[in-house]
Amino acid sequence: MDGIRSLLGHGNELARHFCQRVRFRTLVFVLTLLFIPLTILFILYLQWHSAFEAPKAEMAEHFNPVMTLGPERDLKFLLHPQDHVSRDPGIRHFSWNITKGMIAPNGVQKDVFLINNEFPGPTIEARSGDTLEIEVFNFAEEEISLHWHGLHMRGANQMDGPVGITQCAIKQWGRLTYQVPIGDQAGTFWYHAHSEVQRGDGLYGGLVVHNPTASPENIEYQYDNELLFLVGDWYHWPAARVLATFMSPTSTGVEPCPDALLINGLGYFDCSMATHGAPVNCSHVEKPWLMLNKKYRYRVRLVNVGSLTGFSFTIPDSNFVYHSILYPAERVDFIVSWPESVTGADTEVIIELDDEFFLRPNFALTPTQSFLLAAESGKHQSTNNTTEVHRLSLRDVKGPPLAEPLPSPGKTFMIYTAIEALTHLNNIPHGFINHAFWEPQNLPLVSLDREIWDSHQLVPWTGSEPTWVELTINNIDANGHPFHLHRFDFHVITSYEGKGGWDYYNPFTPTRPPRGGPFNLENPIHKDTVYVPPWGYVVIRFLADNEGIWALHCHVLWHQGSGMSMAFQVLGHEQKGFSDSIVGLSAENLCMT
Ligand SMILES: *[C@@H]1O[C@H](CO)[C@@H](O)[C@H](O)[C@H]1NC(C)=O
Ligand SMILES: *[C@@H]1O[C@H](CO)[C@@H](O)[C@H](O)[C@H]1NC(C)=O
Ligand SMILES: *[C@@H]1O[C@H](CO)[C@@H](O)[C@H](O)[C@H]1NC(C)=O
Ligand SMILES: *[C@@H]1O[C@H](CO)[C@@H](O)[C@H](O)[C@H]1NC(C)=O
Ligand SMILES: [Cu+2]
Repeated sequence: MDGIRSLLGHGNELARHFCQRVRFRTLVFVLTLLFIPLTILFILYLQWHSAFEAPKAEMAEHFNPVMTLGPERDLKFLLHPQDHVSRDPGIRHFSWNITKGMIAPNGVQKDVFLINNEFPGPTIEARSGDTLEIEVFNFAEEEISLHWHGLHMRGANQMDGPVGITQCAIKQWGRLTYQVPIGDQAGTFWYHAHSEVQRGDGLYGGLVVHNPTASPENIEYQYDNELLFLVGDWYHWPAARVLATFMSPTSTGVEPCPDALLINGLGYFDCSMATHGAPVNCSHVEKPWLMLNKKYRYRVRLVNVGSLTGFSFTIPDSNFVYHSILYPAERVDFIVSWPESVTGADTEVIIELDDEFFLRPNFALTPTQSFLLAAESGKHQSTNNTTEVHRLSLRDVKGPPLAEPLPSPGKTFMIYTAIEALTHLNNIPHGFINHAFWEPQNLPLVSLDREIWDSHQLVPWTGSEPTWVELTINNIDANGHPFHLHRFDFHVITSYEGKGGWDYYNPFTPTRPPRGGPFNLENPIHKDTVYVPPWGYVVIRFLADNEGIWALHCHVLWHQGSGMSMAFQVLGHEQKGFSDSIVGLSAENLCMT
């Protein structure tokens, strides 16, 4: 096929605002055929239902007197499964006014997207079987769109969100009602902008689908309450400016380092840490905190809503140790409880940003931060005692055993991905998948015949019949890429971190067995976002049965924004795509309004 090119890039010192990292990046770009499907991630989830939630008034009564901080610095997002698990499924209507406003989530002012004046946006809670009907009014001075991360959107490809693939952006003063069928799904999801890099300016929120099963999850897993944590890195600069810094020749492909981290839209920043190179309007705010009754057991739903970095999440005196890094867009649910001996003592929540992307940190950033978790003196007894400490590493997690081993794929695809700064692109770094870096065309692909798709559109077709697809994602870079496949939960049948050489896997040359060992076809984890390790690969399988054009992209915002994105066309017509279908026509309509 195509030749092999080698590029060398030496990391430079960047403006001091950024991580200064000397990265010796050897980019070997192998062009190969490639194709298709899917990916992404995500992980476990449970479901729930809560029987022992303390009424709010009672919680207030037990406020510890130490907590003189205003309630606005409370980072507790308590969920309400009891409002959903025993009601009938139906249409859940929301009306959202989207604006931008200058707020200071960590004391530093930033122009942030607000949904009905809130940041993060309102948490959507629903149950399996519901349909969400979300009427979006765009009062911001930018065009926007929203994506419902992790939902299957069966029969609703045109509501999936990615501008340039399934829709035109919603114009200023424009309006769009997203109809989002939840189907039989349940779990921890989120929603976020899928236009430009607006996710980095706060256009996101939580989306939790409670599971109304006959055997309630709160009994099966013995928890009393549910908490949502939307955690992520945070940049003080507008996301478009951060992307422009990344996509300049002087970055040599080194990602700008975040300035801070937020939990549920709140953070803490020491104003004296701000650097001259990156002045900010900063005022002191109290550290956010939360208070819990430590006699309860909590189901924690944790989402990485950040732009670049993975993190770990620890509550040191609890029975649970989350022992892994959660990458952007990944979610994990787990149970937190405490041994009887510590239920009266205050503790902390510790977030540690992974240093994969910053060998030399941004001087303004405190990568490990802890937040007070105060013990509420409640009178409720825990439903049980737990003394064992559970450790979880996402890389080792297996799924439930499958009834039968995964079927062999009907279609096999392989891609290579890398950030590259090529001379013919003026040394501006781009996120490549095979030969292509993605850019949107004027109109979304679903509304266009394939013959007028341009060369930035890498969109293999899985065929006219449902079939099992196997996709190998080879990562040429020295850092990982968390890939998300829209619409599908895929089985991760292998994951391998390379040693820095030619450790890739090519399914088309079966004489070389995969270096990462045999595939797990018995109990692979099932998710919608998967971390593709440095110099390594993952292989995923999914059943391509839901028609539409479904994006596959790195969830690092700067990689996605610089082109590390493609899609799969599932079903539809080989030449016309979906241009003649309801999906295509409805996308076309939106573009004309
Ligand atoms: C959205 O804005 C419109 C027009 O300003 C207003 O009438 C409506 O009450 C707002 N809705 C919400 C939920 O704030
Ligand atoms: C700080 O606020 C002032 C007044 O609103 C504004 O003119 C200036 O641009 C802001 N500076 C930064 C770095 O945001
Ligand atoms: C919990 O542990 C305490 C102390 O170890 C014990 O006395 C109590 O019976 C236990 N309760 C339950 C429900 O197991
Ligand atoms: C506590 O856990 C044990 C072991 O899992 C179980 O046998 C017992 O029924 C539980 N007790 C309560 C009160 O739920
Ligand atoms: Cu990436």
